[in-house]
Amino acid sequence: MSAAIAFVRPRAPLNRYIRNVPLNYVHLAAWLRERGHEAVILDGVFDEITPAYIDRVIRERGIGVVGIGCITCELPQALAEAARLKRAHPGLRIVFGGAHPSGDPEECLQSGAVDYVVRGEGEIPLAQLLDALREGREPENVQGLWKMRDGAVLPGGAAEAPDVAGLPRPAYDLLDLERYYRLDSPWHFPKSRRAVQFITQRGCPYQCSYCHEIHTKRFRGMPAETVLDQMEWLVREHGAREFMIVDDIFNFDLERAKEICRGVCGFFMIGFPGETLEEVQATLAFAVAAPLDSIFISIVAPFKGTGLRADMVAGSFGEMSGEGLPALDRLFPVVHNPALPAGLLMRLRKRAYWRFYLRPRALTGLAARMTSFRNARKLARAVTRRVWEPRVASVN
Ligand code: B12
Repeated sequence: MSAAIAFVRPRAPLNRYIRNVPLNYVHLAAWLRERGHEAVILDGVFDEITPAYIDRVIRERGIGVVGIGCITCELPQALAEAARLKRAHPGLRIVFGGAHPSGDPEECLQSGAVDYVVRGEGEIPLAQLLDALREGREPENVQGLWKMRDGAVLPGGAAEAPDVAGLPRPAYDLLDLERYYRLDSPWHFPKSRRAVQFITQRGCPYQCSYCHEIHTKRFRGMPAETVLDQMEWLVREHGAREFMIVDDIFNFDLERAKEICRGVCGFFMIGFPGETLEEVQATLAFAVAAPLDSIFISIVAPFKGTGLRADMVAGSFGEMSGEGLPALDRLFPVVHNPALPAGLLMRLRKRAYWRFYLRPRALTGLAARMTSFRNARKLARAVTRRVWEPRVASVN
């Protein structure tokens, strides 16, 4: 049978208040995709995701499995949708997961509409379930997978938790993030319209009596560089401007949390073709005034494989030609813009660095990071490089 999976978020009254990126589905879909399984996400927060639409996708995409995650207040709608799907698509397998099913797998299975329940983190058991179905066999002894056998619940224990350092980038690309940016959720108060939910760790060792155990009682934080890489990707590829971190306990590993905070966001670029001096000055004024501990100002460079380079080679920006391009290996500014000769850009950048690093906030930030001689030397070198960068040849 087909093991292509559709994740469905049924429309629940809750969705009037909480209209967020379905993090559970983007995490699961990324994991499955890496293992050769096709996944789609059908999110009931959008009006067009009606039962008829879901039915059409199931038929047209040859979906064999529907996955539904829910918290307790979404359970009635989740079960009703599962029952409807079972009636409409005989042979379709339904698997439940998430906070409520993890807390009470029996209840979901006994409803008669659910074939499997994953208790805990879904990545490993769900992939094993889909592997088995794709090979035309029933899954056996999958840790964390509960199912019915001969009218009785066959328990599966708790899922094996994946190594968070090895989690792929969540499949935000399966969603139309532009539409999520436009959703107005009364629960969220981001500063930017382009804010996105994001998670940097799983599990929490504390024993708060009201809390769940879905993600084990072990703190598992993604390495800071992985978090920063994912954030940068979301900013670059998906236009995110703000992250709503919904971790259980972001700051459990304080060093990791600080490393993430230090690594965020102060990257600026100047020197685009067509950019005016006033625009460059506005960018630099913003960089200098922003409440950041560290900034990095790049001068635009047309690297191979970029649209910018293709446009330049095609002559879209006037006389710039191939000759300047080899200079890229030496990190020289090469974008030709008569209004912004390279020398001027370098001077403006140097001045902005001076202004930035002489602010009391930046100085205290730097001092706080000099926790060892090695660190102090590294930081001093980095700042010196920025404010006293060597003169470089200009190609325009
Ligand atoms: C962020 C968050 C919120 C945010 C945003 C909501 C959202 N859905 O993103 C806000 C702050 C708005 C919120 C609100 C509420 N929340 Co809340 N929230 C969370 C939190 C911290 C993270 C959810 C998340 O995105 N996790 C990241 C993803 C990757 O993990 P996941 O969803 O668990 O998915 C994994 C597994 O569960 C499983 N899985 C999930 N779905 C599926 C589906 C299938 C098919 C499979 C196989 C597996 C699977 O695999 C996934 C990957 O490993 C969780 C706690 C937590 N750490 O999970 C509580 C949590 C979900 N919230 C909870 C609650 C109770 C609420 C509120 C009801 C609180 C309240 N009293 O008002 C409200 C709901 C409001 C309302 N009107 O009803 C409870 C749910 C418990 C329950 N049984 O219902 C949780 C578990 C916290 C707790 N106390 O234990 N919440």
